[in-house]
Amino acid sequence: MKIEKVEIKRLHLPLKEAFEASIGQQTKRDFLLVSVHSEGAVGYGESVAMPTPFYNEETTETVLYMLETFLIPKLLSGTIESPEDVARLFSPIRRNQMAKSALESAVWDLHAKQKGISLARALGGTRQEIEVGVSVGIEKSVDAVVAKVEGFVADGYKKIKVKIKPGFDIALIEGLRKRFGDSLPLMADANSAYSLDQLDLIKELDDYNLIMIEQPLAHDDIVDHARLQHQMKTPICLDESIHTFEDARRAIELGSCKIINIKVGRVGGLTEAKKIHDLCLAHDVPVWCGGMFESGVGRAHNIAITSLPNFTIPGDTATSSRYWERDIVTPAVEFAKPGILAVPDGPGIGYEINWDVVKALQVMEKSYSQ
Ligand code: OSB
Ligand code: MG
Repeated sequence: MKIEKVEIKRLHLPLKEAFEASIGQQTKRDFLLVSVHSEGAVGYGESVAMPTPFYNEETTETVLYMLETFLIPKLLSGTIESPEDVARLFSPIRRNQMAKSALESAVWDLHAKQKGISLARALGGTRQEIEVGVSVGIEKSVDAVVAKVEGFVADGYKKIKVKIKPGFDIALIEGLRKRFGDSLPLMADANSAYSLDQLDLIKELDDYNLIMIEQPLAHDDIVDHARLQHQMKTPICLDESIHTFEDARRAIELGSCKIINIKVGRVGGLTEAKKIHDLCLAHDVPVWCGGMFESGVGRAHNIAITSLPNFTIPGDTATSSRYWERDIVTPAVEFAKPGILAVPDGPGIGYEINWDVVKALQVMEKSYSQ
């Protein structure tokens, strides 16, 4: 496979409403749509980095810089036999996982299209349908979150994840349990807002039958998380701390978590995501697919990876309409049944790009060839 041309379009996609977490508030996506071309076929990927370095160190601008300066030249000048070779080609470049993933996941789509199979099948996926949950931001009051959750439960979402932060935690979970009972599949995501100094407070969360607590401690920690997990019956799930297969191996070995959130962008692409999936399967650690407010392109990659067997917990890949007035793919990502997305069986990601929408959102466009 020889990549002849790469195109980047920078898009501004407004969220229907602001989303708040302990790491700050988002009102729009500012992201890159990447196309890779070979022998008449085109594969698509997206950069999931935020405009600001508050989730991880990457930003839309650093991704653009890394793509232009290092990653695209490497891809255009190298020869690859399969998408797995892209990760190998990029391996001398340290970190910058989201930049790598934008390009690597596009090559996976291209590869599947050239073979005439779905991306899910190319990855070894086995499911035709996936169950999905939804991530719910911090609001002005507990009642406001309860009202939001009310709607998502009615929509049929299979898991409710609420964002928590110090001062907006126990009362929130208590309020949700009071309103929806103990059987609501509920979890909390702290985005690293706590430290072991707040151990007693975190331990209080153990009384609410949560499916898991996601990334309570530092974004770069696996040692304190292990100490915490050993004192909690609620599973700890790692998000921010896991960037590679090796990170996952060490976290499992230390007992830092019982569940891992796999985000394709955070781990540098689909090849690494699949490797982490396989490792977790071998260690009886269930995984689920996290989200980064993806457009339909990233959503399609998430759906494809979620079709692998160890994605046994509903992920954050909600429908397009959760965040977007109009998505950049057609058809939009919609439920096949309440809380269930069909895994597309058409070639590649299985969605077409809606170029009218892309044109309306586009603020920059560049093309690179040898
Ligand atoms: O921590 O999972 C997270 C969004 C941006 C950055 C980090 C996270 C999130 C979400 C929303 O929780 C996930 C989504 O709905 O796409
Ligand atoms: Mg998270």
